[in-house]
Amino acid sequence: LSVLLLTMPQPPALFADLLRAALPGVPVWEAAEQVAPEAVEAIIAWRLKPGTAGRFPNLRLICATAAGVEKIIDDPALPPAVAVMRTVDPLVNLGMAQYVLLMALRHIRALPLFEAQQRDGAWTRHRPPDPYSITAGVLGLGEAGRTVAALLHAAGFNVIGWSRTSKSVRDVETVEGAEGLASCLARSSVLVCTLPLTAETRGILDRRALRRLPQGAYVINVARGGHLVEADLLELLAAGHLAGAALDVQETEPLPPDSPLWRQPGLTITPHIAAQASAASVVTQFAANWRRLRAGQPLHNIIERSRGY
Ligand code: NDP
Ligand code: OXD
Repeated sequence: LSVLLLTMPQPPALFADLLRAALPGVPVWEAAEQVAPEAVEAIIAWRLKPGTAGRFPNLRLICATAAGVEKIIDDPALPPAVAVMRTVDPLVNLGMAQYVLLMALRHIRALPLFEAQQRDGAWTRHRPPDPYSITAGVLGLGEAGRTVAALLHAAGFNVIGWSRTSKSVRDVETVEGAEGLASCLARSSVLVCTLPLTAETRGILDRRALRRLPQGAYVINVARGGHLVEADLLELLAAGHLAGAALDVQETEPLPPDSPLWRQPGLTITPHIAAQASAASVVTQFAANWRRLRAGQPLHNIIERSRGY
């Protein structure tokens, strides 16, 4: 039985040799046409079109090359017995945290203002806010959220974190539930989204939620475009309620050239680059689970399908 690579937009060739070295003797295929459907026991994929998994009768394991799995499990025909694992990588969590800190500091230290002054040759001083006076809210306290929270705390922010189940995280005030979210939003001058995209979290950053943020708040979305209602964000930016936002992820990726997000003052758009697991990291984690599968041992980093993450 063999492994099928459906990793586009990352070329399957990036993974194939690493995988052959990690699992000698296991056939590895770089396209579905190369292999009989019955021979595929595992798929490594960034996204799977609905209906794809159901074509492989002996499929037992799908490995997401990403931390987020919504593009894999959004398939009503995905057989319940197929286990779905995700890639969990400390370097990805650190990359996310670096991105968030960069955008948060750029905002609170008014870098765009000083850059504009430099273009005008204006040597005008503005006092930065007192360290520890800014509260940052982090939605999601999982692998990424906890790393983001720790780095923000180290940089002087007061940090509140919101999660589904109750958590205890050093140096972070933790809240949960609808009341916890309302209180987190009301106090967060910088709001960071690190949630997985699920039925419960889609559209969570809508007009109602964004209005709850303090006047002049700044939003950083490193999770998925589907968390944020982009039209509502644009409305609240135009109204002056929000100071700006950094969006590493957008509802439609690549972001179409005619999207109003490109041109909205105060918005920083990046093309989903906060962090990405290397092919080596994906292969190492997949190969370890493949061996566990053979040995009948429990698999690691398996998501709960009913929860959506
Ligand atoms: P985890 O599964 O480790 O953490 C998810 C967190 O979100 C958990 O704390 C969980 O709560 C919380 N959560 C989930 N649903 C809810 C809910 N309904 N209400 C409140 N809290 C909720 O995920 P990661 O931290 O590894 O990754 C998060 C997301 O980041 C990924 O799904 C992906 O979309 C995105 N990502 C983006 C990247 C980029 O380059 N922009 C790179 C990597 C990831 P609990 O702890 O109670 O379970
Ligand atoms: C991920 C991502 O989820 O790269 O890992 O967005």
